[in-house]
Amino acid sequence: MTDSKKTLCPYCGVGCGLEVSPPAQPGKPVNRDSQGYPSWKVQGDRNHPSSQGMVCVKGATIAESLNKDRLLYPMMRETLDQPFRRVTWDEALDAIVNRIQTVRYTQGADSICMYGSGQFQTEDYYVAQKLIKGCLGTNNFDANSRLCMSSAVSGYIQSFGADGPPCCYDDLELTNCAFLIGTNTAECHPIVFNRLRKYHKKNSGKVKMIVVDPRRTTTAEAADLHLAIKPGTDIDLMNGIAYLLLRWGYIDHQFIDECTANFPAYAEVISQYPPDYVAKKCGIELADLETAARYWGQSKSVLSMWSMGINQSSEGTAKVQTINNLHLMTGQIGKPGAGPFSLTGQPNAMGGREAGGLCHILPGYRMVKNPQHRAEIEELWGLPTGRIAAKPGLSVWEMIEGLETGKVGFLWVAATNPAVSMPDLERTKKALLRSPFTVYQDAYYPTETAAYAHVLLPAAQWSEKTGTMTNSERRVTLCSAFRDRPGETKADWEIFAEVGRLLGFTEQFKFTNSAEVYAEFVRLTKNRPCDMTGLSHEKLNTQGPQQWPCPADGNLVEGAPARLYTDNRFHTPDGRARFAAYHSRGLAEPPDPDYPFVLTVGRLYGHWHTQTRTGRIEKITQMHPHPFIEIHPRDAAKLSIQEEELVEVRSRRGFARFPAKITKNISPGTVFVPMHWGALWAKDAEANVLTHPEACPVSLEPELKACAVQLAKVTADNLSADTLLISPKSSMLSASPSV
Ligand SMILES: Nc1nc2c(c(=O)[nH]1)N[C@H]1C(S)=C(S)[C@@H](COP(=O)(O)OP(=O)(O)OC[C@H]3O[C@@H](n4cnc5c(=O)[nH]c(N)nc54)[C@H](O)[C@@H]3O)O[C@H]1N2
Ligand SMILES: Nc1nc2c(c(=O)[nH]1)N[C@H]1C(S)=C(S)[C@@H](COP(=O)(O)OP(=O)(O)OC[C@H]3O[C@@H](n4cnc5c(=O)[nH]c(N)nc54)[C@H](O)[C@@H]3O)O[C@H]1N2
Ligand code: SF4
Ligand SMILES: [Mo]
Repeated sequence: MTDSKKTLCPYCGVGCGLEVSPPAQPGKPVNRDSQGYPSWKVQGDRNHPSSQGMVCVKGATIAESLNKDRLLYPMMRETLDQPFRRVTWDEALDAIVNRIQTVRYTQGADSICMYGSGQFQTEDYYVAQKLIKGCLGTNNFDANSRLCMSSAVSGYIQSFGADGPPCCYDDLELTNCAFLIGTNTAECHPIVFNRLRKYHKKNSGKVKMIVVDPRRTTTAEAADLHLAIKPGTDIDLMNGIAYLLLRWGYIDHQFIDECTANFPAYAEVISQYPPDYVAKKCGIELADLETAARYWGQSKSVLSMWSMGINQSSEGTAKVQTINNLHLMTGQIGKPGAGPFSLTGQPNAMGGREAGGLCHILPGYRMVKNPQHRAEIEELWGLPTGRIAAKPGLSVWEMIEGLETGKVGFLWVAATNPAVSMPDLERTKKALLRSPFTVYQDAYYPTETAAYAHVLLPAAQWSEKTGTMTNSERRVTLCSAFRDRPGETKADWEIFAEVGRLLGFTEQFKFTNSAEVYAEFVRLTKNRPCDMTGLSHEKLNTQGPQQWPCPADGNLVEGAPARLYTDNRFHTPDGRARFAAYHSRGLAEPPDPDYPFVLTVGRLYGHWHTQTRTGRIEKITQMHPHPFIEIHPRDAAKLSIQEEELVEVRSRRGFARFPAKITKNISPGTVFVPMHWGALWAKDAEANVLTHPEACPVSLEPELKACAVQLAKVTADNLSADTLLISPKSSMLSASPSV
């Protein structure tokens, strides 16, 4: 086979189209990666409407990570202090099924939990929902989107009556003002940023770009206006902008009157945010606040984009609704170049939302709490009435608490690495150690979480399984398998279906391929906001990526509206969008004399999360060789810290050490650490040992973006940046994970 294949980049939610070609081409030497494995060539797919041929370094190098350090066979052990032994799939699945049955009948179905991931394909998500929520009758399925997009989900639902980003990427080149808040788009959504930056440059002066971020990121550097607010003051800032818009008369009265509800309560709240108060609270210049409000008010269209600087907050839902408020008061939604646009983190967090992949939702943008929604799904799944539990399941942090109390008897973790990415990591790890039975299903070995597993299941990953993913602009792309599966790996959905059949649900899991899974899933979206009944693997294969809504009777290629709410009707009972009146509450753990700095944790351009793939790509490890902490020169001077010297960072929960990177790009009083180095990659440099689990009461998303810390220079002279680094291969690969 020498033909190239079209697929989607499996890293971030931008969802760039890729074209991959086989390692062997006639008349050419076989293309090989740095370890000598034959390697597929990757380039951007020029015909993919979202990315138009562009890719960033992660997409471009993905093929190099596909063979290295894979988990190839099921493995098992009785207790966590034993080494793993290789077992057959039959043995592993028998152990899992026996354990599920025991827990079901002794502790009840609500003691069974699954923690999944926005890196599942939609088919994986869907089959998992059917197994856990449908057949087993517990809503204890949560995903790492709880740490990521759940505030956006609840913010959209509260404001507009349904989830779903209303905009599309073409809006990047149609807007008069881009308002980027809590997003380092240049590093984390690079191709979205490339499109925006190109257009912004070309229309210099005419098109404005505002960036709101406590750090002067690469994104902020490209902006006309950078508002380096104090962490956690976003609501103050936006209420302050709203105050000025109202005072200066830049509001859309007709839209407010005809299409919204609750404006008076909101107007009352924003009247308490005069500019001098807001500028002081946010730590910015009054003139800059006024400029931001002027850009908002005078632009024909405004496109807001946000990501984790907004969502990962103890008031995440309120922050998202506060963004939505600005759009509602100015009528900036449902038209070209305008709207609130959450930039999705993971490649298929959107598909997860569609398939009901969080503990409070069901497939087809349905809610667990809605009796009619439950009944519809029960009927479609051929299950008795009342099988789907009426109350939402455990969120992932509640699962951790459930392990602590002994409530959780069975934990199944797939496609996420919680022993790095969860908040309050020492507590998380202690809870994982108490788990009576943990199944961990991943593509790589070792990862940090493998050390906490009783059973390891080898997953086939992107390139080895066929399924769909939806990107931030609601565009669905089929990712076809193009490589052989290594070892005994299986697709996630196949594993879930097999367990379902072994549990006796043979009718429910008759699927023989992922196209059948998808066909069943799209039937459940009929007449829902995310209607995809017009889609199938075959159509996506022949007609290319498609946006939803895409009903069966719609015209596939031109019919899908690029934007939601173009008719100004929302998914609420009266069709009106809701203003939300929120005062700012600030950080859950503000700095104090004992812990005087705010620590914020985020991402770097080249690395992906816990490095299971990017840590194995030379080009990327050279780009980001080791962890670090960004400190303002003034703070560094106060603590006598020099560049590259080790800094010990303590919070109320733990400590870590990082070499100092002294830079004016961070505000005084704030420090920044990247999230990418877990225990397998560096010693004592785990950011999440420091963070806390206080979460937004509505979205249950933890405030991973801010906690209070103290800093001290490490005086021992035998410690340097290099002594921090570990090679996971040398430390773990031959040995079994130990605890
Ligand atoms: N290179 C790379 N790209 C990725 C990923 C990756 O691992 N690596 N992961 C993907 C995923 S899953 C996600 S969720 C996205 C995340 O994408 P982003 O959210 O853009 O990335 P982060 O670096 O987590 O955080 C963004 C910014 O929030 C700022 N911030 C912190 N506190 C506040 C605050 O109180 N207010 C405001 N306004 N800003 C604040 C930080 O300084 C930081 O620059 O990236 C996706 N893309
Ligand atoms: N302090 C702090 N903490 C954070 C964040 C932050 O900004 N600050 N961000 C949070 C956010 S937004 C996110 S999304 C999380 C991310 O955190 P994680 O989800 O823990 O990070 P990943 O490294 O992406 O883990 C994905 C795992 O899935 C495996 N995998 C890949 N493909 C497949 C597949 O097809 N099947 C299976 N079974 N496995 C597969 C990979 O090998 C990897 O081990 O971290 C969260 N934690
Ligand atoms: S921008 Fe995101 S989707 Fe596009 S190539 Fe980079 S990581 Fe992949
Ligand atoms: Mo994320």
